[in-house]
Amino acid sequence: KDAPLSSGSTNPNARTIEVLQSMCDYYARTNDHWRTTAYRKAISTLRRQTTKITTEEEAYRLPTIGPRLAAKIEEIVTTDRLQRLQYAENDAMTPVLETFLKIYDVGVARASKWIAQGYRTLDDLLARADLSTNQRLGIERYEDLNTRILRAEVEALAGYVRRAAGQLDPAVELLVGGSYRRGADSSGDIDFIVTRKGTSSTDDLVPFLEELVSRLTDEKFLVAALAAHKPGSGSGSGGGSKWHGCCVLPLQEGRAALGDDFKPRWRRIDFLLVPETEYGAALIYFTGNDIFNRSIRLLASRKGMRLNQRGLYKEVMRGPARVKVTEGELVEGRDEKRIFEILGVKWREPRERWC
Ligand code: DCP
Ligand code: MG
Ligand code: MN
Repeated sequence: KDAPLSSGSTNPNARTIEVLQSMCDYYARTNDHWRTTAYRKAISTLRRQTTKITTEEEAYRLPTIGPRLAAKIEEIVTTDRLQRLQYAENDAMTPVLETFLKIYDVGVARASKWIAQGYRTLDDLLARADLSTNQRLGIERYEDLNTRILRAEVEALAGYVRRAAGQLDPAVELLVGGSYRRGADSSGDIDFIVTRKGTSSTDDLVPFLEELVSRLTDEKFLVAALAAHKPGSGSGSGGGSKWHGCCVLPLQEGRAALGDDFKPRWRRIDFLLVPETEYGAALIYFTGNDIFNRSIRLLASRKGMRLNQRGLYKEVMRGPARVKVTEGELVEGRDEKRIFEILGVKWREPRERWC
């Protein structure tokens, strides 16, 4: 039978050719001329076949197809894919994944999904992807939000907030926790721990936070509010005990603190309301780092206690499947050092808590 020079889906080797072509394109992109040529020859040989080539032996019998390519042809036919191509595609996507992962509020699952949907750049996402408000802001302010905040700027931002707070309620105390409290040269965001003597519930501080946020927003110091998505932990449903958003240090303050090169940038800012009775536990939590927190919590549970951001508890009753039955009795909440003492751990300065 005299078969035409078939191509596309009518060719019995169409799928094999398609996969080999992707591999060939990859080698062309990486300037591997030798392999690019070998793949081109093999592809043109396969195009001329009138039957499906299914085994390594059959493939190797054909002209221009060497042992390695023959093995790959069998791999494609039996698995419908080529491992080497998957690795190459993963490599090619690594920079895209890294770019997407630096968008505020984007994790591996979300970033991978976008890649699978064909998005390759931030502009692709802005133009065509279905974005949450937070994600859109994270992309629009991508550069600012990925620029580290120097200690001097953290201090200037804190000074600005403290001045406003002091005018609303001089009894309120604001402390910058997170990486700043651990002594970092630069931070990813600013974490304010807000408290006032005599408070025993975050509710006591909510009106203050609302006033502060509204004032700083009017002054255009706060430029965006971010939605908290874990129910119960954020503004709104969390009773307003936290606030996440963005701020900008005004040009004048910035120049005074950082010199004439200062460029105003959007910065991530968090406010965390903490009653005095929970202050010590909250300090531990919001000082971190996250690994340190995990290890000190594990240590507490090994001693039959439980540490969270509200306090250190003992005698946690657990039912079947280790489900908590009671909160346990509060042992200590207000004093950071006491919590270390009761746990029997040597006091660690915040700057020694990098893990
Ligand atoms: N934290 C935690 N576990 C998390 C997130 C946060 O224990 N999954 C605690 C420890 C952190 C603190 O909250 O130190 C503040 O969180 P940040 O995300 O602001 O982290 P850092 O301030 O430590 O670092 P960065 O400079 O990136 O803001
Ligand atoms: Mg932080
Ligand atoms: Mn933070």
